[in-house]
Order: sequence, then C-alpha cells, then structure tokens
Amino acid sequence: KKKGFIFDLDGVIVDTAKYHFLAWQQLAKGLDINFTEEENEQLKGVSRVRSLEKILAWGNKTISQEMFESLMAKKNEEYLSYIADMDSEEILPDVPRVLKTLIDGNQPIALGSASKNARTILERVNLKSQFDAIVDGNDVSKAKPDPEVFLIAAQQINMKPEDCIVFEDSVAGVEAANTANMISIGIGSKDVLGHANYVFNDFTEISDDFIKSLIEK
Ligand code: B16
Ligand code: MG
Repeated sequence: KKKGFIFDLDGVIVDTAKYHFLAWQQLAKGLDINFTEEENEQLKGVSRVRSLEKILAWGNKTISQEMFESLMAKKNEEYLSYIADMDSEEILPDVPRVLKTLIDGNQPIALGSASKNARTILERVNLKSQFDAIVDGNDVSKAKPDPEVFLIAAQQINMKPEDCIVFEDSVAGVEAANTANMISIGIGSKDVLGHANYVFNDFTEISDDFIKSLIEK
C-alpha cells in the first residue's frame, strides 16, 4: 500500500521559528513595536506578508506600500543570514529515522511549506534529495490555512488527498490539512493542536509501528 506523506518544514523538520523570531524582533524594534514570543507563536505557518501585517497591527502602525516592501526584504536578508549557518545538526530529533522508514517502505514524500526559503534550508541541512516533491511559498497563491499547498503536493506525488498524511506544527497548517481532507498529525502541544487527528510532542514519540499502521489504513 502507498500513502503520501507531506511534511511542513519550519517547526517540523527544523526549528527555524527561532530565526524568524530574531529577524522579526529586530524589525519590530526598529519600528518601536514590542514583539513577544507569544506573538511569534501566532506567526507560525503564516506567510511573510501576513506576518508583517500582523506585527504592524499589533503595534498600531500604518506604513506606505514602499516601506512595507523594503521591510519585508530587510527581514528576509536578516533571516537568510541566520540560515546560512545551518547544517544537518539542526534537523529535529528522529526526523531522519522517520524519513528512512518511509523511503525504505517506498512511500512518496513531499514538502509542503509556506516558506519561500524552503529549498535553501533543505539544501543546508542536506535533506533535499529525500523528497519526491517540494511545494513551498513560491508555488502557492493562497497561504495556509488554505489547503492549496498540500493539494499541490498531493498532486505532485500522484496521491489522492484522502490518502495523504500531513505533519504540521502550526494551527493554520493543521487546519489546511483538515480542509484538504488529509490525515493531520500535529507536532507540538495538544493544547495548541487539538484539532489535529493525532498530536505528538516530536518525532521521537512517533514509532515505526505507528507509521506502518497509517500505511495499512
Ligand atoms: P519565509 P512553514 C513558515 O514555514 C513559517 O512557519 C512562518 O513563520 C514563516 O513566516 C513562513 O514560513 C514564510 O517564510 O519568510 O521564509 O518565506 O512552517 O510553513 O514551513
Ligand atoms: Mg511550520
């Protein structure tokens, strides 16, 4: 039997949320906006444009379109400087084991990320070759919670949505997977991801037997 396994990137394969946080915090500081880690939590899975809109709204700021574009570029430059130093040591625990189990079982694997930097990051951590398809922020017109990113990923690995399983760390991403009619597996806290079909704190809690049971379903 075959199932399509779709992985989110930030927060699932690597913890880049901390780098997004540093870059957004720097930007907020320049605008005299206080930006907290709790607010950063709400930016997980959210596109770059939408993230900046939210930060400006929290800080009660309005800026010109030109300024908006230039801040987005600045944020990304800063973020890129952090991810430039990444290597495979930053892959989250047991992600390589689960990928290996899937590859050994001939299961199609795709990436479904909101990030426009997804390919760069996968290259940095040396995982790009493990994916049969990569769909990221450059390929979609509608951001999570819209299911577009996962539906395109399913199409690219020739799987029906109902035969796909999505690993996600964000509220918006789990919602996107559910709307796509896929099985959603939340990676993180049950309190935040209670709307997922299954929730695990991280991949160390996901056994090979569990993966096999998903394939047999
Ligand atoms: P970029 P994911 C998302 O990635 C991040 O969770 C989110 O915090 C970020 O703003 C978004 O990518 C866009 O990233 O600025 O690199 O295009 O979790 O969907 O893999
Ligand atoms: Mg994520």
